[in-house]
Amino acid sequence: MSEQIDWSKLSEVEKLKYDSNYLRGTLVESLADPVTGAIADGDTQMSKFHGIYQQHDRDLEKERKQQKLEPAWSFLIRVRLPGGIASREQWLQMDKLADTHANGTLKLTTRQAFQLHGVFKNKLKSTIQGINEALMDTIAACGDVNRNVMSFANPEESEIHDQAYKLAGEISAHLTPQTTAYHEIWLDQKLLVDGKKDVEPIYGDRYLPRKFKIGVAVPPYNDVDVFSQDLGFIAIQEKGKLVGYNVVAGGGFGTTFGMPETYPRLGDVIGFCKPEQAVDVAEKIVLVQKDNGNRQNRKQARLKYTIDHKGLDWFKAEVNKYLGYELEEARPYHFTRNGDRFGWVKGKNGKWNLNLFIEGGRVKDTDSLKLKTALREVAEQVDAQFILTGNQNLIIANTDQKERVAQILKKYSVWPLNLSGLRQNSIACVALNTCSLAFAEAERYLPDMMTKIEAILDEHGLLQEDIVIRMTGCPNGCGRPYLAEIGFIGKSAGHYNLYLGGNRNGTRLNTLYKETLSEEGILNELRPLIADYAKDRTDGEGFGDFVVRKGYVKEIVHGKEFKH
Ligand code: SRM
Ligand code: SF4
Repeated sequence: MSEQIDWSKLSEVEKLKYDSNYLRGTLVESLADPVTGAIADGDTQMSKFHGIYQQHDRDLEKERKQQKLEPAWSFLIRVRLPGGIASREQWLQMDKLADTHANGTLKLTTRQAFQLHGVFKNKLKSTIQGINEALMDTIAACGDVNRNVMSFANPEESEIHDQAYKLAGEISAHLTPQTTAYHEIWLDQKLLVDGKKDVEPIYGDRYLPRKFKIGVAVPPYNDVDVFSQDLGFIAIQEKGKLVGYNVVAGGGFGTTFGMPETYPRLGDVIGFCKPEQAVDVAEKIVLVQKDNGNRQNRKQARLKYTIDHKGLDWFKAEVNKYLGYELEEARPYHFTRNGDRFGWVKGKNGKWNLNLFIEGGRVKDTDSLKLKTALREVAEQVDAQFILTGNQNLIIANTDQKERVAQILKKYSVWPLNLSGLRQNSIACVALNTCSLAFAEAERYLPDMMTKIEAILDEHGLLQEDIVIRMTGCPNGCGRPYLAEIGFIGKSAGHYNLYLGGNRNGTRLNTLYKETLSEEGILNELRPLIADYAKDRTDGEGFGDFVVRKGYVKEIVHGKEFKH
């Protein structure tokens, strides 16, 4: 069957996908192998399409090697949750699985999804079953397919929130792989009978060249960082009603040190579509990428490179051709911020919503803070939804029981918190100890780093100033650091590149300011900049705008100019 394809020209993963019998690979055999806590190499690629990554505890790496033991293997499970809304029952199920099947914590991701870490191979199947029992799944949470579709998280604007959320769900459902492998392997459901074969009407037998990401933004909020998505929809309202979406294509952030041909890129606004066309637009853009994306080199395979290699005009024409109609001219829109707005707000539907800060998106109990217990108690006692935001935070949403929520959270000192504007606008990717690609700490270190920066801000009366700060342990960009006003990217243990000049609404890439800094180096660099900002900023000017205006860094117009 594979005779016509010259596999030697394609990346290894292409052949693996093709040979996998629609994502089955040898996962069943791998799971049954009692000799190792790992799965077979090829299956580590296939498992991603099922929402599962093989990892090992990097804190134990050296010790295990010395003891001649295999790495301490375990798995990350990512739960797809389009638009980030979980019911209280779903929250409680995730809370329970974290304790019984994983490392006791829940991670709320930068794409509004749940992650469980530290799941051992022998518990994978029962964990996935537990997730499905609560009417969630993990298929396509990772892999070369469309990932979790993000949507505007703010339920205050109830009507438009519902519409954006609905669109995220529809796109997600439309682009979910159709293979029955997931049901067969994890849920023991044999859906193919009478010699029938799987078909993937959209993806075909090699799926996409690379991951694909979609987000729906509702101005003035850009909490999904719409320009970082392969495909974004910007809701356009006229006279208070949704009239359609501007379409944004070609965002993406993964880069590799030492490879200037890899760069972060902001999406281009390519036109406007009506609400009823949006799912079709998503499908056709996915198809253009499927048919034209680079399958030789995975480091050039995202839609952003397809667009840059072939040209934006070519891309727009191709999209219109696939659609069979032309996208309309883009409409005006305006973003004011990409962060969350904390505290209580009453929705237009009369219900209450509390946006809570969750440091690093990690829900856990520590000796000093019982966050996980507090949220469990809310879910047990209060009729509410749990909305995960794209900034790794949580909204206890759509509830009539405002007082009860407040009582429980106060009892555990989880809320209200007196947080600096810097901390409220922070994101840290997972990095160590689970991420196999991390060069440096992020989630475990940013809180302490911020305490030191806060001391400087305090000296200058800037503690309440909103400043978007983001840290990642490597340049893959999982915390979208390339949009931060202050961005850190891990270079090696304890050392970071410092990027400055993003803005508060997620519409400008930042620029490399200084390389490979230690903590002391970072603080020494930031101290005079913060002092100057306090003295010389104009009314309402953000830190990122200030450093660009004052020439500390030069604004980057296209990602191709980006330097590591
Ligand atoms: Fe990511 C790979 C975590 C959002 C770009 N990402 C990884 C892996 C799976 C490492 C791996 O491949 O072995 C990380 C698992 C760490 C762990 O232990 O949990 C990981 N990414 C995350 C999360 C959990 C970070 C977080 O702290 O929230 C986010 C999960 C989102 C989700 O629910 O789906 C996460 N990753 C992102 C984002 C931000 C976004 O999508 O809005 C990006 C940048 C946007 C983009 O995709 O361009 C991102 N992750 C990457 C890349 C670089 C892709 C590229 O084009 O080069 C990789 C590496 C890869 O794919 O080869 C990666
Ligand atoms: Fe891991 Fe790098 Fe992503 Fe952080 S940015 S989670 S270190 S891949």
